[in-house]
Amino acid sequence: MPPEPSNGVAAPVCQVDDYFHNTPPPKTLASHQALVREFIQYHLENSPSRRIVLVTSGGTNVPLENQTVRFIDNFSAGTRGATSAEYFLQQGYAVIFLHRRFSLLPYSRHYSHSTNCFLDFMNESDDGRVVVRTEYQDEMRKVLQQYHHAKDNRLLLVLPFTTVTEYLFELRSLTVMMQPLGNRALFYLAAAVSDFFIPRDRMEEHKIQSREGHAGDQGSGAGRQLVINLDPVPKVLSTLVQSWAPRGSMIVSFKLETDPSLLVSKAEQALKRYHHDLVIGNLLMTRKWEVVFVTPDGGERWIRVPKSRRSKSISGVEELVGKAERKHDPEPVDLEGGTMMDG
Ligand code: 9Z3
Repeated sequence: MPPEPSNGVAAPVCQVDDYFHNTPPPKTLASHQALVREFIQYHLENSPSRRIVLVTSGGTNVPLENQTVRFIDNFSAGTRGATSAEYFLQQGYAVIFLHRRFSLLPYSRHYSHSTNCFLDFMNESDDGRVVVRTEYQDEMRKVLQQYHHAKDNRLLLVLPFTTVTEYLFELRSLTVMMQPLGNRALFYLAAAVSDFFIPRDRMEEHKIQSREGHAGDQGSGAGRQLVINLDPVPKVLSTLVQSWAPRGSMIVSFKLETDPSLLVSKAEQALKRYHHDLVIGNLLMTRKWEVVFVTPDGGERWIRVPKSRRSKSISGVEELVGKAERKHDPEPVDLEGGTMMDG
């Protein structure tokens, strides 16, 4: 994510405005907006009490050239987002899944990026039909039923992004479009967003050439080094909370660290800075089996997958849904025993 200002305040709104003013919108934006408008309208008309969550998932990338050959990428397979989306669907939410193109998707994730090739799940029967192997039947039937339920009830809208620019434009637009949902909107920002980018006016049009010597090249190759000058990506979370998102909606961001001693304090800092509802903290090395929920009232709650289930990844969404319901409903929901982890 973008670097934070050293004085501890959020990026001024004008930086965010300038960014959107000076950056051309992605070509896909209008068609995605039409899909989202239709999706939200459908649920407002057909199931007015349904909650809708925007899940962001996967890493953004930063192109080095306008006609992009090279780019700087951000870590994230999309496991957290895709798994969490399945749990939100299971809890009755409709899901707008804004994800990095070709990263993991809800339901298909069980097969697409598996260590098995997807063809390994299949066999040819005696009469020549392609069938799912016996040992995968039960699991695949379950996943297929859930997938069909989501599809048949128009509960899942899948939208891809690639670059950080696409992500930010989509995020702003979708968030604003969710305003009519009021407190039935939830934002679950699990995407790993680039810290730095090259502004459009400094971007090379064509592939950067490696053989063009630079002044000072003494034949050592030093003159062929590529020095990249990146600007900070404006932090949009504050603007999202203050102006884009509907009042009463729940906003959850993720904090990724590698140094365990920083995780909770950075999460607390983010809550103080952006005034949203929850930061889910995770460490790169342990993200598959433990997360910490940090809340504005000083709460710090660790959720861990028991050792016996650690081959599986976690979402923690059931815990979160409990929190969302406590926020929206007058009656507090008893969470004890309700913690759910997944793979
Ligand atoms: C996360 O921390 C996600 O949980 C992961 C998920 C990216 C670690 P995978 O997709 O990984 O399961 O492989 N996302 C947020 C990352 C981020 O950019 N957070 C910002 C920060 O750390 C705060 S919004 O500064």
